[in-house]
Amino acid sequence: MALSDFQTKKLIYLYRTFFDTDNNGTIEKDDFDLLLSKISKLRGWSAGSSQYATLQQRLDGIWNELKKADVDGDGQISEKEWLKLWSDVIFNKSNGQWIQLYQDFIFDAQDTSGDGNVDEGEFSALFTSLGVPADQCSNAFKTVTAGGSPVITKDLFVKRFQEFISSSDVSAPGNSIFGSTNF
Ligand SMILES: [Ca+2]
Ligand SMILES: [Ca+2]
Ligand SMILES: [Ca+2]
Repeated sequence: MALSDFQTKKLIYLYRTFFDTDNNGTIEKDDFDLLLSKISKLRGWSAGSSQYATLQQRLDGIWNELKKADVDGDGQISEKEWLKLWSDVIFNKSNGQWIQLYQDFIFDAQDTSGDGNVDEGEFSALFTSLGVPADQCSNAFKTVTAGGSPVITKDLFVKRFQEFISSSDVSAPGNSIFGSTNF
């Protein structure tokens, strides 16, 4: 089995927008350090605060798992290595230990109020800080919630997240969980 073209497009979007945060064309440790600094800035957490330390620990944990996908050992995960990783995750159910960590990290990073739900403002704040256009975030939020709920619950988030990574259905609402409505 191979990833469909549509799955590949979504996963490349995820790679370029959410993982290669310094836009140098590959994923490496620096991207996680930049993510730490961006989110800490967004939340007003200074280096040395306990929240900063916890976030750093979580991001390092994700990187330490994800870097197993660096098959050629150059310290970077190329797009080719990234797609191979997802193929293993989706079709062989292997190498996916980091995904749960990442899923929880994104939800918690969005839920700045800490009430266990993500509203539209929270959804947009994180994603626009990563370069996703605001109007695109707004449309994506409506798609994810199917226009019917003012918030994304954790259950809904997990469902949509799983759709994003596994669905080849272009109309699946989960395609928008990372702020984009078109691929
Ligand atoms: Ca990078
Ligand atoms: Ca590599
Ligand atoms: Ca919230």
